[in-house]
Amino acid sequence: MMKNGGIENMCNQMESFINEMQELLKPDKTYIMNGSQHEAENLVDIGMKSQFDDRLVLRELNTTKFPNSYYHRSNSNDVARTEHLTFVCTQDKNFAGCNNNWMNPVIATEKMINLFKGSMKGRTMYVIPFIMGVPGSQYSKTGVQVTDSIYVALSMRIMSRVGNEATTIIKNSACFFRGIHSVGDVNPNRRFIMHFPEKNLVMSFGSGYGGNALLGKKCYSLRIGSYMGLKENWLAEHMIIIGVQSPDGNIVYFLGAFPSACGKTNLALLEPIFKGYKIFTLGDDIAWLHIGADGKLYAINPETGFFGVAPGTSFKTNPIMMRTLTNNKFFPTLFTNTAINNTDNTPWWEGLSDIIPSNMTNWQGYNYDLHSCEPAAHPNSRFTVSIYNCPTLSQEYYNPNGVPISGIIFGGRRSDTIPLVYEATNWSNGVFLASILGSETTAAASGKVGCVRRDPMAMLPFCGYNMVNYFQHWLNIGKQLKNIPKIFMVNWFRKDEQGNFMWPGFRDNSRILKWMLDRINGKVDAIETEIGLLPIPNNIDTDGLNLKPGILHELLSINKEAWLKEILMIDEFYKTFNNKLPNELKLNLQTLKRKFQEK
Ligand code: OXD
Ligand code: MN
Repeated sequence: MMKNGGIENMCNQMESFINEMQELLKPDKTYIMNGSQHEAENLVDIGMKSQFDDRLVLRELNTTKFPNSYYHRSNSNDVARTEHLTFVCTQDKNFAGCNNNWMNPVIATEKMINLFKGSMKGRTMYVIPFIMGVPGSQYSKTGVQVTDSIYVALSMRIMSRVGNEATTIIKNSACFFRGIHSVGDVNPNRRFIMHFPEKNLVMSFGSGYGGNALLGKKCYSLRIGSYMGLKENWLAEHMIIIGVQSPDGNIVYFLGAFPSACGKTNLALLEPIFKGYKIFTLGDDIAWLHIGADGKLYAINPETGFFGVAPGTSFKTNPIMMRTLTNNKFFPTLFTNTAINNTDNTPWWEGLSDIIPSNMTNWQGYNYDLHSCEPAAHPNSRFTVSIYNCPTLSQEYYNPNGVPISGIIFGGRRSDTIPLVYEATNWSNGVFLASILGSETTAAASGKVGCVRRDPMAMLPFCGYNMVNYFQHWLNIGKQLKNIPKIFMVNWFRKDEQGNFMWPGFRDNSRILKWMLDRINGKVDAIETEIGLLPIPNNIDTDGLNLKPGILHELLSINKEAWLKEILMIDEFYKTFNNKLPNELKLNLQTLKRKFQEK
């Protein structure tokens, strides 16, 4: 039986997709989401009454401290993206590149159809029509995802524009993204996230985790998005978007790309340290970039929410996010795999407070032993919260044309070698620097801690095609721009010989943004060095900052030995592309080598 949450005359293509899915998945019921407030209340209600995998899907949290907020605990085998089970299934294997797992699309389809057959028996199929981007914008895109998870359906409502408005657009359009998702039995041996860029289709089975299951996010907006960008001359990027306002009222827009555990979300919601400056938030994860009619680079955030890592978030580290999380009115906020403080029924995670509450349930549902070495919240526990709650949300977030970008920031976590900040000499040099972006692994990710992992443009897990062609695409976009944004590299994480961070980070990072503004506005010069343009130390505003003498010079220094080692590592990394890299990048590397040899 099909229950329609709204629109009566649905488009034929959407209707036939739903019919096809009913045929394949055999749900007991079908519900087409309309996006209404009543629908959200209803879904929350059902979630609080239903069990999946022996757990309640949702539990209400303290209504005063965290209004309209719900707790979800996942299967302990399903707590993060599973890159080894994520595939790009293009006709040509080379097209997907060595940065992606590849499977023949015919074999992949057959495999997935077998998993999906009848997987929604006894369940409801939620049909989620969604828009990524502002409705009516030339840059927005539509899709339809089916899922058997209420948690996923509710999360999609937070992260994208779900409902009748999307259905109406889809009704009048020839093509839309199709996403097929079922949590199945959450068995990691039967878990696959298959992308079919040529068909504008993703099939995801066996996981309810955000990056695997909210198909509008990483799957569509980045992997399929980057493919569409290649075909249609734009870029889908793993980037924050912020506007930095100076005391004269002028706002300059920046993009920022950082691999995980580098403070990306903190930068997106930063409170500057200086009076008169303000940062406006437009996005914390994904940016779609287009060349405007004026030759400038414009950015939109296709999403409507934050799917943020909870541990480390606090009133000290990210007060704006804490206000976002406690300021909820319209959209339900979800907390996943945090611990629960039983004294007041609030979510808790490592770093939220200095004092660890004494009566807690850990993320797996057991009493938390205060003497345990294990964290109470999962290191990748998350909140899913509407961007409309964010007190620093920019008015320009709603601009269908996006915002013009003046600066692009790339950053990684590096205890040595990489200076606090430097600037690329031009677009091609910036693409080179972004292509060699590296970050040290932290305990939050599996594998060895402290090794430098290269993550070009922070897009390695998300580029839906061969990275070699992606670099060329970046270079080509630059050639079409009339107004080229400046490209900056940052490293907030340099350590001294005792292993202490040399830069305070957090709000003090606004000092570096201020220097970038000055560079963009042509107010200050920079020093030409082997690696790019470095600040004249006096041009970094350190007023009120208690840095020990010499530290800023150290943070901005270039150590020849360390860079020679770095160059060897870059050489090794570049070899993994089998000599297919664009010449421009190879030339940049040669120039870097030559400059150090001449030194
Ligand atoms: C994310 C990620 O969840 O980058 O945003 O993994
Ligand atoms: Mn991300």
